[in-house]
Amino acid sequence: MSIRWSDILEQTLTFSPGSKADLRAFFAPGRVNLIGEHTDYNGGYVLPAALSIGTWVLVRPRNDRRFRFASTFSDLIVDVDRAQISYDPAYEYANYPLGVIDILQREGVEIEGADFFFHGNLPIGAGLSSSASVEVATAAAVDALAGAGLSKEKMALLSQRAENEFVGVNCGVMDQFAVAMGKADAALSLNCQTLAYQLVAMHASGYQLVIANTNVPRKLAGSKYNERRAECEAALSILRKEWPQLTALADISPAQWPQAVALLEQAKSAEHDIDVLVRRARHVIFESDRARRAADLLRNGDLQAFGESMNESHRSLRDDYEVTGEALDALVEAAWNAQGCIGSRMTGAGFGGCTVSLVAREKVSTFTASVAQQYKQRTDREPSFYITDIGDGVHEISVNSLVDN
Ligand code: NG1
Ligand code: MG
Repeated sequence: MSIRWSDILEQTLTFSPGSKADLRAFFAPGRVNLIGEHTDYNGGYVLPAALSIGTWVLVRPRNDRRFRFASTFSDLIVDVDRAQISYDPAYEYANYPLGVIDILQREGVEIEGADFFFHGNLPIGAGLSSSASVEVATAAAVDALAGAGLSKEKMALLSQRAENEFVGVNCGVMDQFAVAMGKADAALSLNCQTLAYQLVAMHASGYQLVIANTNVPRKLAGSKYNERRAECEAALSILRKEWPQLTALADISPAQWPQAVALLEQAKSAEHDIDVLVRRARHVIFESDRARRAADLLRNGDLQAFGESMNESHRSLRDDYEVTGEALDALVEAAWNAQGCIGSRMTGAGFGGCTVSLVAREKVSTFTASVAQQYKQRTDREPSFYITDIGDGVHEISVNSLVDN
């Protein structure tokens, strides 16, 4: 998709009249999780990467104590008095930047007011973190206008708080971390409990990440997501009776698994089927370990083994965690069958949304053709593909560099 920046700047100046020289621009990427799914809220490891697609925001400061929002993805214009910031469903996507402004204000990072014009090229609600990208872009813009000098880590944590407390989505910290702190050609190995992280260079010169969208809306994602969280809580509370020092499911190592199964199988639960809890816990424990080891595979340049870990992750999400569904399984199996693919899995919460595959560069066009054809045959749907590089986390860009390409 080629972006017509001349149109976007014109729309921005119609929404926010004034000199172009007074605008500032920020970019925050989307993210794709390469491995480590449903581990973040279990205190485990994740391995996301920032994308080269994402959200741009153009900002102009105001001195009349108003915050205004417009975008290329909706006709809605939201105009809020600085003294009356609160969540309102009618504000739609603008609740994300408003939440960030609200949290930053409460942390002492304040500005008088501003106009925000958003443009993005991420699919919305497909598991590539369009919401975190809007939040973190806003955090960087407000930080810059206020001259506060927040660290990117702080921006990520405050954005996550905005999503939890203001928007009311109980997300883990992976999304905002990747969007804020990602680096081109590197994956971010993050321990979601300690927040210790390392950027791991992805020496994948012969390979390309290919994201494929099932184009199935993630209808169940919200309710099933909360159901999985509750099942993990239930398994944890059973195990804590014997292991009181345990703080998260992902603290259990694969070596301790036989003991953990025995403890779970001895337990009785009124609300949950123990066999289900065993499978959920097995996914979390082995997936977190896989995500931790996958970072080492990247460090050693062992992409074949990395790809095999992606495949194992998908099988575990399909059979033990049960969050894939027909469309995601069809896309992943099509990728497994296609030439040049060394690994493929669902990414994000599941129940629709996207898959991520590692594909030999010279095979990318035959890969997408073959996957599209197999997927269509099996589901009667058309997938979309995003052939995107791993890009940098949030950063300011010069407004003059926003030109048509
Ligand atoms: P997606 O589906 O990409 O929004 C969700 C959570 C993550 C993580 C994954 C599963 C939100 C906003 N994000 O990601 O924190 O738990 O599912 O690994 O809910
Ligand atoms: Mg989101």
